Amino acid sequence: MTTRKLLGSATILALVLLAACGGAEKPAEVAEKPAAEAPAGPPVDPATAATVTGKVVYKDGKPQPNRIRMDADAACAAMHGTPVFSHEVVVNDNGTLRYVFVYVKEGLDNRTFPTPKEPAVLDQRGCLYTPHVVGVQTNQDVKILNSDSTTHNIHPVPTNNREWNTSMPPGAEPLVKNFPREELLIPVKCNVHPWMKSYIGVLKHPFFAVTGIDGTFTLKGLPPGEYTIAAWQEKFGAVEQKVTVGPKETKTVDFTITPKAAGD
Ligand SMILES: [Cu+2]
Repeated sequence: MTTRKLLGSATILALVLLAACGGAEKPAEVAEKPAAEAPAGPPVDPATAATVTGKVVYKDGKPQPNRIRMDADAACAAMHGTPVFSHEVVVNDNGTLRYVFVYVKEGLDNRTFPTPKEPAVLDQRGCLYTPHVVGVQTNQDVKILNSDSTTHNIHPVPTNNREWNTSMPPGAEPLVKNFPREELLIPVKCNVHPWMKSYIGVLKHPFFAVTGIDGTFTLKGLPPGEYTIAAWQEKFGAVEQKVTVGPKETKTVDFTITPKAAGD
């Protein structure tokens, strides 16, 4: 054995002994330290905060919605007295799109924002996910419920966070999860019911919204500045616009989603 190898073995032995004697207390140098980052930006001043609002218009009429057949699970089918339609493309009566995730994509630089204490809620109800699209901040809890009298198996399929899936029988305790890294957006499926689909958007900041029955969104509390706003739709992809807001200003940014332009 060479001297170097001997030294190596001695070092390993010493480390093993150290680890064995260390007990619960971590040596100071191993304490978890945040990675070196640029200093955090200034907090948002509510007195100068600005707003970006608008709507997402669909440019191609009102497509026939796809009907969901729940026959594979009689319990699901029995929960609905009327036909159920897919939430993939929902055009509102005013020609806007529902379930579009609108968010600040660029412009906040190195500002940091506290993690909300309140969880976001994702319910399994009527063998559908409610809401269909939900936004959270990194590390914010997502409370997952099963309100149904049948078993669901919730299964997010992230690319930048850890994948998991959990079976939730009727009456199951709420499941509380979070996603530590930004990701736009995480598809969620149910391993039991192939038609069940939802999306979770995970951002480091609170400036996001999901369009509802009027197709509008509002991003409040923005520090004055120049931003790229993105509007993401699960089938048509994302469109972006730049906007500059001054102190206390409200600017309107309307998006138009055209299936052809979006590659449909
Ligand atoms: Cu299910």
